[in-house]
Amino acid sequence: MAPNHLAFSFLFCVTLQLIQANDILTSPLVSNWGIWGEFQHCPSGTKVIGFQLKTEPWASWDIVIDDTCQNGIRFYCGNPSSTGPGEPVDIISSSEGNWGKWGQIFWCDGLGFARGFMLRSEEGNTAMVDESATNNMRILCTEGTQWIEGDGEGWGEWTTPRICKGHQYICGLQTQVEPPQGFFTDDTALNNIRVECCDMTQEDLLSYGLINSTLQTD
Ligand SMILES: [Ca+2]
Ligand SMILES: [Ca+2]
Repeated sequence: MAPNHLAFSFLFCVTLQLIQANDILTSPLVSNWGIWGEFQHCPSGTKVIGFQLKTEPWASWDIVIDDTCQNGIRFYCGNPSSTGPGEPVDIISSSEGNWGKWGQIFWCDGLGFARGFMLRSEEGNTAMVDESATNNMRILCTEGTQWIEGDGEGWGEWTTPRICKGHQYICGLQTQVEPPQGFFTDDTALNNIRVECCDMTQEDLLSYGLINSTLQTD
């Protein structure tokens, strides 16, 4: 291949990747401990229609009274369409902490799907001996009850929402989880998340009434 053809091919591929790159939204870093897990993605075209939290309840007694509250998140991927919400087709979760148990599954209403989120988080630099970082989560759905709140804990404050653009939906998840710190050191488990925002297809935009179809008349 001639050098100029090679350069052109390279530029073409870079341009294509830039066009196809999805947006990534990161939760406000009010605490920032731990390691980012693997980014997991819903199957192509499917949207997040529900979520579930793994939580260590505050009231639980562990030997050193070291609570971690939120430990993990599952996103349920599905394909709501004019025929109904449909069944979830996959569950994505990235990495999770060692403590707690999975709670209730919360679903978007009707044909809704998730397009934003908000975490409830405890500051990372308080004088507290027992910190817990992320405590709870809300997702913003496109229909019905818009902010749907999980069954996490109540420490810390709700942080600034992170919302995909109007023509996008949540399609991926990455979690930052602090590994176990041992008996004498404070644990916090889940600290932050990143979500991926995918672009809707033309067909999606039409079916959700976000653009109008152009009627052909003679
Ligand atoms: Ca703790
Ligand atoms: Ca500990």
